Amino acid sequence: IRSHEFSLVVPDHLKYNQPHLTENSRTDVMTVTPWLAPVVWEGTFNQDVLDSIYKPKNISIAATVFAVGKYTMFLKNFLESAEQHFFVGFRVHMHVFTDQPNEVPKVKMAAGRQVMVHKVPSLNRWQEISARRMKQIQDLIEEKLRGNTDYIFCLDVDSKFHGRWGTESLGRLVTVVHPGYYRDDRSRFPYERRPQSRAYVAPGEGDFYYCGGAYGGLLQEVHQLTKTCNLNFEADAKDGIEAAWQEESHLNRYMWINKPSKVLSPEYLWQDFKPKNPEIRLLRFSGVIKNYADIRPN
Ligand code: UD2
Repeated sequence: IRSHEFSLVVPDHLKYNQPHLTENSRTDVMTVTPWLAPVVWEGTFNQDVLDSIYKPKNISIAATVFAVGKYTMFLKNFLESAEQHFFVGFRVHMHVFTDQPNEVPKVKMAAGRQVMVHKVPSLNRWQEISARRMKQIQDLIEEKLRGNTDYIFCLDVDSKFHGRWGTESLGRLVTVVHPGYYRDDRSRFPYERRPQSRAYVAPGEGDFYYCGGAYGGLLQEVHQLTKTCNLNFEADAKDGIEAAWQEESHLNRYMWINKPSKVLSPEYLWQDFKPKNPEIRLLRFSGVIKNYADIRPN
């Protein structure tokens, strides 16, 4: 592991508001998990402090996004809004995986940022398209990113940035709480419930329900995650079983055992069709409204 996760050095003479041990800027939400990982909400961090720690490290961040079939229509908004809000001022490589490279829009990128296009086969089942991403991310890390990338985030394309997503999200293993279930009892989480599946989560287990649409962390951690989830997905397939929510189910199983070092609040993946709850003070990234019947291959 490179040093980024360990040294938190600020420039000399950086001035910022004093933190008070007997005050908490957020009292309406959980800001630390039972295993002492921060839960990131607007109001819990100082972006100037964080940026000043990471800027001198000259970190490079990769993001992956898949646009297969009609999902290429989401690329323009995704990429343009990422330029506005995703790690602005940092080195970012956006890796676009698509079956139609010609459909990738040319988006003007700031210095140090670029889009890289990778051709992938067209698949007929949306479940496969979604789940196969894990293998392709694993391969990308092994073949292209090792040695030149520090952090990676894997994101759904049918979404858009609305607010800052930056250094506050960096961590060893990072996951986002799903906007649809965070107020629910764990018995209602849509985990895979068949014990035969390698994504199985037993009743009475599980911390939060996490999104398949956004996760990340240090390169080697995400490599381990995607490799493990893919192996489990493949082994399930051999047994003729597909988890309830494909790779999202496997991700949830993985995060139950391998606790994330940072948990991002649903500010980091909301859904446009949901009214904003009061605890969401800043909407950062959100899934756009889509008509599944029109855009999925089946
Ligand atoms: C949820 C998850 C998604 C995934 C899926 C289960 C969120 C917000 N979304 O979304 O990450 O875990 O459940 O499989 O947590 N894609 C294509 N072409 C297609 C179909 C899918 O490129 O024809 C890609 C695209 O990048 C898309 C992603 O796969 O963003 C996920 O598919 P989805 O958005 O249709 O799945 P959804 O909305 O059920």
